[in-house]
Amino acid sequence: MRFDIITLFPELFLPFFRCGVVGRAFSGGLARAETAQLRDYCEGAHGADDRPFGGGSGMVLAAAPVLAAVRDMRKRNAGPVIYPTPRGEVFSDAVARDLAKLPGCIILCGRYRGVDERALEAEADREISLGDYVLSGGETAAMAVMDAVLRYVPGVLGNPLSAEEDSFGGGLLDAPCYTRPEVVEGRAAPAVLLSGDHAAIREWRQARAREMTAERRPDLLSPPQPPPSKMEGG
Ligand code: 6GU
Repeated sequence: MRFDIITLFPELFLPFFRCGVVGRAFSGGLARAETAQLRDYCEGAHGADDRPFGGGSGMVLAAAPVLAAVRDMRKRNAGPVIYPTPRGEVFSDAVARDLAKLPGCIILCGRYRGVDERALEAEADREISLGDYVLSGGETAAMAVMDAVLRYVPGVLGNPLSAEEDSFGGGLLDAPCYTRPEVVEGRAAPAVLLSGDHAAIREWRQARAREMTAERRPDLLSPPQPPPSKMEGG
């Protein structure tokens, strides 16, 4: 899978590309990522950003460099252009799995107040939000999306069952986990985990996962309800 990222801050991605599961995906050749500096697509006197028409605080990323950068990336990346923004479709495990099936994607990272809408109309294929809060740029969102997506690229997790065992793979939050020592400040690890009884351990984990989900995210246990019909009630 190939990621091309358009950003004013390519250096933010360097440690992310090198470390952990994501780092191994890239060093092992299972995925590749390149960053493009948006400023390199500015021509003449105009910069990457300008003041918003109609006034107000902050700056807006100008359409021309964004369009030029996206179109340059499209020459090498056949995937969709994703724009991280709080107004997008909310990112989820299902979206991550969906994106992992693609040969690649181009991620356009906004800064300041956002990107000139006309560039988005012309070239953004999908808008994704991490949730109901504002990040100061799309870069950290792009990293979250790449991390979640790469976990579903075959071969990235050593054990293909790992993705399923983690929270959401099975539709539930994960059971709590423990390691040595057996007792920490008077708190003992659950005895069943030390029993060697694999069926009992599996059962315990499933029960804890269901409990944890019921307590913290009951919405995950009940399938989405249809909106109330206007004909009913009132
Ligand atoms: Cl995806 N981008 C930005 N800039 N802010 C966000 C977000 C994304 N998701 C939540 N807030």
